[in-house]
Amino acid sequence: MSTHDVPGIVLAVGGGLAAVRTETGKERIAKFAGRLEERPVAGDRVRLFMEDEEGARIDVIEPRTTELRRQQRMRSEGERAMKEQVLAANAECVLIVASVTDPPLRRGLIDRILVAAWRGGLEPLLAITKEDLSNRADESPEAVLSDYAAIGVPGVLIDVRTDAGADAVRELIGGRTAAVIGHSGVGKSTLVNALTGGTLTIGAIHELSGRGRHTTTTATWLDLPGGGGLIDLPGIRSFSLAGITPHDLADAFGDIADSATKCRFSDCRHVGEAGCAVESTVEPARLASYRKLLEELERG
Ligand SMILES: Nc1nc2c(ncn2[C@@H]2O[C@H](COP(=O)(O)OP(=O)(O)OP(=O)(O)O)[C@@H](O)[C@H]2O)c(=O)[nH]1
Ligand SMILES: [Mg+2]
Ligand SMILES: [Zn+2]
Repeated sequence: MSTHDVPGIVLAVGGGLAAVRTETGKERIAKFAGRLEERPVAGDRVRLFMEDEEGARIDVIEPRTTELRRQQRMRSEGERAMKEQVLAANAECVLIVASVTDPPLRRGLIDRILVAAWRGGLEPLLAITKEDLSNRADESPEAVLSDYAAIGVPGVLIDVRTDAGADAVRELIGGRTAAVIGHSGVGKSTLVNALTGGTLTIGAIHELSGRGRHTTTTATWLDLPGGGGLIDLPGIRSFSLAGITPHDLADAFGDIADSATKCRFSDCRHVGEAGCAVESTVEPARLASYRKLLEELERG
């Protein structure tokens, strides 16, 4: 076997190393070649140089089909410098997980993740978990689902610990690859375990991911039986819109960007300006969602 250019997929990254699975199904811990321009992330397709029986080095990161990105404030730079952090590569959809309660459902977090999904070219899906706790919900989870369905985001309400719950989500994903994101404690890993048959914590990935502990600390790729995969992400507390311009926001709503080319003014923000084409053509629920986010952006 040639030891150059061995294709693989990144399962997890941590401490300057990556767990990579090669085409032949072997898991390796790999270093990063100095010339790599960016850090590999879970889901990346890479090419390895095999150093010996144990060691490997990532020489090439293949161009990504999608990136789920998040703005990150740079602590070191002092100023208000922002950096984009890539959370997951090559996923086709984002499964946004929110719980009915414990922790409480926050629409603001869902909305911000939606923007990131649309910007990155990923289809957002919504799973509301802990259906069994619905009697303690602040607002009806069915109402939340129908509001998001109105802006084109399909979703399900589930008790993650039941087979029916796992089946509903499996159908939503439909054999694709999904990045699983949401607040800590909403049930992402429980859901991922249910969907993957709990085939975790083996080999190289274990050393890096800390799976098995309660809280997920590293983005981790897992195969979905029957095709596709899941990228289980650590819980997020906040998801900043910082660095996103009103233009980026309109771009994220593809239908708004399309109609915007027909607005009378090229700098139209679609909030009631004369000759706005978006106002008259875009689905009212989506327009309302865009305007709410725009307001938030401009408030800073
Ligand atoms: N009642 C109820 N509890 C659930 C449900 N789904 C998950 N849980 C519980 O919620 C807790 C947190 O679940 P995890 O799967 O670890 O949550 P997570 O989203 O992966 O959390 P982080 O890794 O910290 O981001 C666990 O105690 C689960 O048993 C559900 O549908 N109903
Ligand atoms: Mg987890
Ligand atoms: Zn307009």
